[in-house]
Amino acid sequence: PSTIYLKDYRQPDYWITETGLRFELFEERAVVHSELQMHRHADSPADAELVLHGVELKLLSVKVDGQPWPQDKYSVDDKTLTLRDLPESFVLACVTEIEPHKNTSLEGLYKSRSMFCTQCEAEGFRKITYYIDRPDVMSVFTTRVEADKSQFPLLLSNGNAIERGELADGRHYATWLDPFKKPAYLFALVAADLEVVEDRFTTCSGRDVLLQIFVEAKDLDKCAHAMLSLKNSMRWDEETYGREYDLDIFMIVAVDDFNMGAMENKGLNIFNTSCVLAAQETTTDAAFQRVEGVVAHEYFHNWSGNRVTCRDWFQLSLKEGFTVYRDSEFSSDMNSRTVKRVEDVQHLRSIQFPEDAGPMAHPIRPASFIEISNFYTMTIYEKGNEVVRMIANLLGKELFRRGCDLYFERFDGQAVTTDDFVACMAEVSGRDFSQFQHWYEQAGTPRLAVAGQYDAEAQTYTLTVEQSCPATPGQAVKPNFHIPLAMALVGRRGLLPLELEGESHGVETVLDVTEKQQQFVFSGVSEKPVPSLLRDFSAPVNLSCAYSRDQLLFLIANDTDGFCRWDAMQQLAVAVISEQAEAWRAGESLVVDVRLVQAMRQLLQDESADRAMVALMLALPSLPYLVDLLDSPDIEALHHARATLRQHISGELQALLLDTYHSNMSDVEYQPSAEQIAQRSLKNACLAYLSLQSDFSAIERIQQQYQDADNMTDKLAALAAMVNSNSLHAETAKQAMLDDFYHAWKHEALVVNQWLQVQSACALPGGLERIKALMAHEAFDIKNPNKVRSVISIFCGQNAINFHDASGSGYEFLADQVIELNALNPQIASRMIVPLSKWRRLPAAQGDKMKLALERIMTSPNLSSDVFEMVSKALK
Ligand code: DPP
Ligand code: ZN
Repeated sequence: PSTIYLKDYRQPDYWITETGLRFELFEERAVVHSELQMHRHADSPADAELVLHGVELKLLSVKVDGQPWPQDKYSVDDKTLTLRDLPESFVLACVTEIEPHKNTSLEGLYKSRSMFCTQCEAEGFRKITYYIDRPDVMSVFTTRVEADKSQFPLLLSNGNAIERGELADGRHYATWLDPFKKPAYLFALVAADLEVVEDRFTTCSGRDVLLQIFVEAKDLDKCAHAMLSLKNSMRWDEETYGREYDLDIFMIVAVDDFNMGAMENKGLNIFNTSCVLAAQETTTDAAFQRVEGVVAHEYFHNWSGNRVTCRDWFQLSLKEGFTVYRDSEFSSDMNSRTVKRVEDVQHLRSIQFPEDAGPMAHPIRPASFIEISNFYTMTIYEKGNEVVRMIANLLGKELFRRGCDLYFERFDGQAVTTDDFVACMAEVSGRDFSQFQHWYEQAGTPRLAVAGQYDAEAQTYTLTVEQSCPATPGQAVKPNFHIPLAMALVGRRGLLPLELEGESHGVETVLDVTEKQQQFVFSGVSEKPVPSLLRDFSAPVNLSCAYSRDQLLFLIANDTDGFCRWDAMQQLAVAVISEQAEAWRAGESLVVDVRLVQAMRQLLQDESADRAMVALMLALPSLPYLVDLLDSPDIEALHHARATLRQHISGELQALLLDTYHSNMSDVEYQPSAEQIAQRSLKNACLAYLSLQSDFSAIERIQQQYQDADNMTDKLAALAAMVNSNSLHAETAKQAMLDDFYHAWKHEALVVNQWLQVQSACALPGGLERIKALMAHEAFDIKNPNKVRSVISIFCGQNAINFHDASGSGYEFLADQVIELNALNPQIASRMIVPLSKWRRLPAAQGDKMKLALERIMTSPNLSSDVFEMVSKALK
């Protein structure tokens, strides 16, 4: 496989201005007729060859302007069709044949169960027909779909339906015209037999839009939340960004077999069922919120992605980072802003930070890649979001909006770059973004080391800030970043006034950290404060400050910033777990620092606290997070330390946890509202702690909740508590509950996935045997990505104690799965390699075995470019 470089970008020799497609869909093949209106680039030589992409296609005919193109003027290989001696403008017509029913990669046109659907981003269109499959080639599409009418009553594509009719042999057709120019990656087609839920939306200019969600008949009652989320998103984008929807129809189709969460195809979004269906009985609160977020995300792409798209795939974060920023702001407006922020940071730190510290580290605008599918990463999405967030905060609400307006207006209908985006922000604000640009070009999580010094006599407080960034592949030394450091000084009676160089900054400010080392001297500081740093997580950096445990307690109790309070609790927990782990290794028993329990007690007693925040703060850092955080981690010691600490907390706070559990029971009608979600999350956090008690009443409590629950959040929390219980009383009850759950829900794939996830994550001994049994169960299907993620990815990514079993059996297992999936679905196979890629960070006893597993994958036959790139980087 070859590497593609950003520096090699140049415009194509030919443009496509109009694309006409006709699909003849049959049980075991599809015939695709294309008519492409093409023009040679004004700067290209007259003898420029036309190179079209095409993969796994059978070429039946090639014509230019209606005439068969002579055999000596074109050539075909397994990736391209090259034509020579072409006129300046012409119509290229190709007929190709493909086999959607055999397409297990779920890229291009494939069958998910009985329906035909497509996934073209990033480079899937080339598996449909020959095309210049790159995002800067934008064209108007007219698509005619033909299929059997009784099996496929529904025929959809992008844009508006302009014609429908009957054909011979019980077949029919529909023709769709999308008037907006788009790259091929936004193309979509669906042929299916589905039911529809409809609604309408009136845009800000008074246009009427038909909204449709297509699902299986049994799922008609699970669309209301997605529909409401869609309408909320449409309104929000008008109000927040002045962006109006532009077609007369907006469609969402739910499919079972899907590599991603969802796809923003123009006018015809295709969704993984897991990101669109939601109902009280079947869906957890977290999944409700995910549906809301993903519906919004895909809808927002209509402007940030579709109307203004990416020039090349190195610019992926242009649309993804920006759109994640937009959807996270939307979710913050719909729910609790602080909770959303903490959840996002938790996610970023536990997945993106390790990515940025490992062999796959890449800038949000990478300089090279082998397989673009490997770059749909946490870095492109979530770090990309953080970078846009920093820009938005630097500019402030009004200027950022002006920058966005300029960006959308100037580049409407064009394919552009992250530089174009930043240039708009610089233009409206007059700010210099040249140093800030390093965020786009440099990988790695910057480190900020901060130290504070109080001078009582002079009444000054000096913050010394030093930045650095670890080396990442291909980037040994890096210029300094521009890091916005939001901070405050917390005193006994609240935040202290900030005065810097004679200028007042209120009680909160943002320090521009731009040099290797900087000092900020605050004057008029009347008492020794505790600094509150990186407020609201103002930059995606690793900040270290040598807080004493008492200072952390002080911040937990007194800081006004939700993120900082949560973070102080995390730091305290990490410190306590680390010292417990050290003691466990040394065979000593160490008394748990009472301050951690004390902090939790205070939280539980605080009537005014946001319940969701209390729940988040009660949760100890996860084992995978600790493993990624610490150097050469002793996983077993950390696991024991963490488990013992949870047991200890459960015992110490039992009465209070029980009280809180009972006082957060509710008999009001279920709503996935922020308030109710907060209440349930706190109640279930208490349940989890209480379930660590091995008395019979703990089991009874779980069973009671399981029986009484009228919603999936509570039911699943009970199931998880039971599955994770190591009480003797749970032995028989556990299997009974698992069986009951399965039999109640075996016809609901998404609920069964949750049943699989709970078991795959269970940290009790014997994890791999349980996984193998689950994979032999009728509920498992290796061709369905949701099942693979629910079992294999959860086990290898979240069940650290079992995955890292000393025998190395977890690594062998994962290598086997990657090799099997490589042949079926390279994108999914490639994603699964991440846990093994961390081999260098683990002690040799484990690291060496992980490396062997990677080497075995590397030498297995027919490696896809996806898997090859990941494994070769991991081994480098
Ligand atoms: N469907 C994916 C997303 O929306 C890729 N564009 O992020
Ligand atoms: Zn996206």
